[in-house]
Amino acid sequence: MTVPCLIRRLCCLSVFVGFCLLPLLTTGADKPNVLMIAIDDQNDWIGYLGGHPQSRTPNIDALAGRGTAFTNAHCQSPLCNPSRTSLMTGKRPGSTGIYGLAPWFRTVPELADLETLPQYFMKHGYTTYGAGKIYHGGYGQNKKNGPVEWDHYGPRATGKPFPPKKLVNTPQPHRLVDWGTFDHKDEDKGDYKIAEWTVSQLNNMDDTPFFLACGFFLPHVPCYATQKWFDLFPEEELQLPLIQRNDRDDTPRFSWYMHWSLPEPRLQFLEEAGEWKNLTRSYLACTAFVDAQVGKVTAALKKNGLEKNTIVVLWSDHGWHIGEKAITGKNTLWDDGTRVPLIFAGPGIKSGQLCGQPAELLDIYPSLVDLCGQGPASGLEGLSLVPQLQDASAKRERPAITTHNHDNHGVRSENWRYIQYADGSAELYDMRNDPNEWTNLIDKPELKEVVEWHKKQIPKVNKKPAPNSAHRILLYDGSATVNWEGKDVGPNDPIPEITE
Ligand SMILES: [Ca+2]
Ligand SMILES: [Ca+2]
Repeated sequence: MTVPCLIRRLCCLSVFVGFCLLPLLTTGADKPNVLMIAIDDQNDWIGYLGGHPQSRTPNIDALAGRGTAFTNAHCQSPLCNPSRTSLMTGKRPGSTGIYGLAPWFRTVPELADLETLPQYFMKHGYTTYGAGKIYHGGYGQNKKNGPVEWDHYGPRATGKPFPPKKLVNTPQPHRLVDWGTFDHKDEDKGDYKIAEWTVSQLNNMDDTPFFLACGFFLPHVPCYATQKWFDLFPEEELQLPLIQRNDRDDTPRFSWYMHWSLPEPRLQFLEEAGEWKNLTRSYLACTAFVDAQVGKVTAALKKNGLEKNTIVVLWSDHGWHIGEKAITGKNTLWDDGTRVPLIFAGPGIKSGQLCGQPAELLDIYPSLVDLCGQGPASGLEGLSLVPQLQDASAKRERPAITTHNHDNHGVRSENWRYIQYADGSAELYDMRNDPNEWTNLIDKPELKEVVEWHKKQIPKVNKKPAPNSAHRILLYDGSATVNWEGKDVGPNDPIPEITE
C-alpha cells in the first residue's frame, strides 16, 4: 500500500471510530522544530558579512555554511522595540504605529490580539520556549500585558555584571552606554546563562515539537567582555571602521533628526576622549563572546540529534554605527543601521549558499510558516524566503524597507539605497560602487528613474505613532520645527554634541 493510500485509509477509519487521526499523523517527527537565535544590536561585523575584517565569529559562520545566509538582509526598524514587534507580528512599523521603545503592542487595543510567531506555533501543537531578549525589555514574558506568548521562559536578558562605576564618562551619563573590560567571569554574564539554559532545554526535549527562541543581549551596550575576548583583538593591530570625513555634508538636516539627541555618543566624543579604538575593540570582543554562546547552542542541537529536524534561524534586530556617519548607535536608515545577519539552516534549506537578494526580518515569520507546513497565518506582510532558501539566485522582487519614526523610509534593492525623510528630503547611494554610502547621488538627473522606482516601493500605509509612544519618537507636522522626544527643535538649532 502506498503512503498516501495508507493515510486515506487511516483518515476514513478515524471518521468511522469517531476521532480524527490526522493530527497524529502530523505531530511529532513530522513537524520540524524551530530554534530561533536572536542577537541584540549586532551589525554586520560577522565573518560571512565582512563588515569588519577582524571580526571573529566561527560558530555563526559555521551555521551560515550549513544553511543559507543572507548578505543583504535588513531590519524593519533600526531600534529594538519596533524591529522586534515587526518581526514577531509579521507587520511593518507603518502598519502598527509602533516606532518607539514604548508601547508594548499588546496594550494598543487594535493590536492586542495579533497572533505572534510563538503563538502561531503554540496553536499548531508546539511547545514554546523563550529566553533572554526576544521582545524588547520584559515585554511578553508574562501574562500581565496580554495573551501568553510562551509555555516556558528562561533567564531574562541582562548586560550584568557591571563594574562598580561606569568605565567611560560619556556626554549623556546613561548607565548602559559604556564599554571596556574589567575583572569579572564569563560564567556570571547574562548571555552565558541564557546559553546554558537553552542547552539544558535541548538536552531534555521530549517528542513534542518545539519552538525555542533564545535571545542574546550583547553586543548591545554596555559592551563589557572579559580580558580573554579582548585578547583576540590586540590593540596594536586593531583596524578602525572606515569613515569619510565630512560624510554628513551631503545628507539632509532631517537625517540628524533620526538620532537628534541620544545616550550613544558621537564620533567626535570618541576621538576627543581617545575611546574610538576601545569601543571598536569592545564591540568585537562582545560579538566574539556571543558567537561562542551561539556555538554552545548549535553544538547541543547537534549532540542531541536534532539538527536534521530543526529549522534554525539566526538574526539581529538592527545594525550599529561605530563612528560611521559621525555617530555611534542605531536609529539610522543607512546600511550601518539596517544591515543584519540572517541565516536559515535545517530541513528544506540548501546548505552552503550566500544570498544577495534583499531580504527583510519581516520575512522570517512567513518563511517559518512555509517551512514548517502547519497551515497559513493571516495578515503577514513579509514574503516567504523559501524560493531563496532553495536557490539563492531566485529573485525576490521587492526591496528591503526600513522605517524609522513616522514616514521616514530606507529602501534597499540589490544595487541601490534610497532614503526618503518625512519632509521629502532624500538620499541615493550606488551600493556597488559606494558600499559605504559616502556619496549622495540624489541630484543626479540621469538617476531620476532609479529614484522613481525606489520611491514607488515605499509602503502606502503609514500610521501615526500608536498611543503612548515614547522614547526615540520624532514628530513632524510639515512646519519647520520638529519634535524630538517631546521637545521642539528648530531649523537652526545646533546639532547636539557636534562642534566645529
Ligand atoms: Ca537592539
Ligand atoms: Ca557623504
